[in-house]
Amino acid sequence: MVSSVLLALLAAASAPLLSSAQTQITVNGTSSHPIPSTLWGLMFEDISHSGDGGLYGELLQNRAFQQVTPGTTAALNAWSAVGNTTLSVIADSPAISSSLPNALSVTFPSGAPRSGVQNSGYFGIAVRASSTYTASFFYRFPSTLPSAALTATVSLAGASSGTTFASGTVALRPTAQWTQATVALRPRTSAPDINNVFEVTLAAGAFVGTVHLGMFSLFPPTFGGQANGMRADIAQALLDLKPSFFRLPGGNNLEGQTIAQRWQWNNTVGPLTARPGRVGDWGYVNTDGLGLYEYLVWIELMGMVPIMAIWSGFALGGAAVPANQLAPYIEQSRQQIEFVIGSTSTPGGALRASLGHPAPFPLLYVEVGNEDFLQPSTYQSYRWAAFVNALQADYPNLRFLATSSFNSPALSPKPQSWDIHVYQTPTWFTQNSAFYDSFARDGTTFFEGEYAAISTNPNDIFGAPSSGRLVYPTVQSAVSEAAFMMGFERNADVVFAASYAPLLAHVTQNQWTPNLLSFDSGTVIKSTSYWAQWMFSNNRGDVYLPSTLASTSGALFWSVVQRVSPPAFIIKVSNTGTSASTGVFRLPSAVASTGQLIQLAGAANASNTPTTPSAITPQSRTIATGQNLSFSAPAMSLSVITVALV
Ligand code: LXE
Repeated sequence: MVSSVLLALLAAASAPLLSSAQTQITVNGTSSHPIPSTLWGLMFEDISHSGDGGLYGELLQNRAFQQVTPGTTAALNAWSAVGNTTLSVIADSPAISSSLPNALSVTFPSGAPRSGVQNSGYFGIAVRASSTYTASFFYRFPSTLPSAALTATVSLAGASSGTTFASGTVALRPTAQWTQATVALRPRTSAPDINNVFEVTLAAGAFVGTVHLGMFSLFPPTFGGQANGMRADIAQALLDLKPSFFRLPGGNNLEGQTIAQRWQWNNTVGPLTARPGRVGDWGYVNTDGLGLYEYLVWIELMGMVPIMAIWSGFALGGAAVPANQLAPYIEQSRQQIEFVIGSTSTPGGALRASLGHPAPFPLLYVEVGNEDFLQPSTYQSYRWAAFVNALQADYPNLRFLATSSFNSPALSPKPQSWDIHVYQTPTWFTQNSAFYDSFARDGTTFFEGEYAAISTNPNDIFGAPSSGRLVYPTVQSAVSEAAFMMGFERNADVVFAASYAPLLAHVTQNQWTPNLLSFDSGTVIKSTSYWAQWMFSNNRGDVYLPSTLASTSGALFWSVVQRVSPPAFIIKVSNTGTSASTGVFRLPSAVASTGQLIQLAGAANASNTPTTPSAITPQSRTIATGQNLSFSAPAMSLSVITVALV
């Protein structure tokens, strides 16, 4: 009988000696630097309905007719009549509040069947039997008062099927004053799809006349039960990334197309009736229901820290506030910071306490603007200095980040930290995996605040999908970003944080592709790049172990970190090439004979999409390991090997 050992020897002898390229990698046992706890996190702004209609839990679109022009069809966005009513958006007097001047005027003719209004949500509404929905709206009767209270029916129904999934009733008192009605809706069954509407109706013939409605809301249970909080499935997908920080509120959406349209923190806090909303930078109205306080409470719930931007005197349309007129804008930024970290004896801290959070939030990083390389001249000549000099004096413990191109133009005072952005090709990311290796170690630190492989066409990075722009991240884009991310661990003594961008996009309402997570009102799609982020963030080390440097013209990239407890080496390997490649890691000490492998791999252009949401997911298995660890990385793959020290 032939022994299995002999069979194995025979098989080995007949195999080609080197079935794939081999790279010898020596891992140093002495750490060069700790890995900062802030390294992996999230960049957020309201783009592609990532906030309103996305992370923010509100289900009704155009809920308060903010920032619309009364009398126009556009003002009725997402609203339509049920039965025989006529609808128009009016500037009402009295208004619900000075911040919410507009209302929906609904006229019921005589002889009307069941009639009222409906809202189609943010491109559909998910209706789940396990959820209790809280619905509310304001109403008043401007002219003819009904003789007695009316019974309004509030329901969730199939848009085309007409099936009612949940309904409740609420009394409308005969009053000309704005009054709020609230009702809980508990669906008995889940809707089969998201093609559902929210309705407020009166029974046939119940009323003839006009009612004004406004400031509607429909909330499902939120993540962690936060009041006015976040959509649970999106927040959970983000929590699974174990993110350390959250950058807010932009991105370009901070800037405004005009100075008047800039994001202003004070318009985003307090009662929803005190928030006017704004015309965001990405073509739709922001409700500002997802305001500064909601961001901060959620960040805390998620175990993250904020990286917060202040407006830096520049609007995206090109206008900059002249130097001698900056003072009120700097004061508004100071008050924004005070709201976040000021003691409760300051007006800002007292406001925060009144909303339910007396303790300051853990803010350390404040970003002065966003992408100020869009107007470097005024940033260099006065904007950067004016904001930093004033605010650093008040808040000496904060680190202010510059957002123009690194050292170009040079800024004074010298920035302690920079936010660097890069949207490029997969090839660029592999060729630049050593991007930070040559940066001076002089105390300056870096936030890679936005990066993504977005196109395969180096001559048309921001072009159309037909010229190479990705719609969804691919396996190739994810493993190439991973090559770049190896460089963040290697340079984590100067790179303190990194975030893919953009974070979230509605599948049919996107202004930018690709995105880390895509969603519609019912589902969340985790991209290949999401899984790459997940693999890095869920497999962090405490210290970096230097190893043989990869060739930036090659295809294989790696990073070795050490976890203190329980003690382990964590090896990340990205093969961006089209054939398998072997890395032979000479580890600095003895390790267990088996370890855990997590691997993301697939065809270069494979993506997770609405029709194939789970085409590419990381797979885990146990592999043989040893101090001389030979690992064959498949073509187009990202692998994480965790092996215990013995
Ligand atoms: C840079 C800016 O900061 C973001 O708003 C955009 C999308 O991620 C990008 N152009």
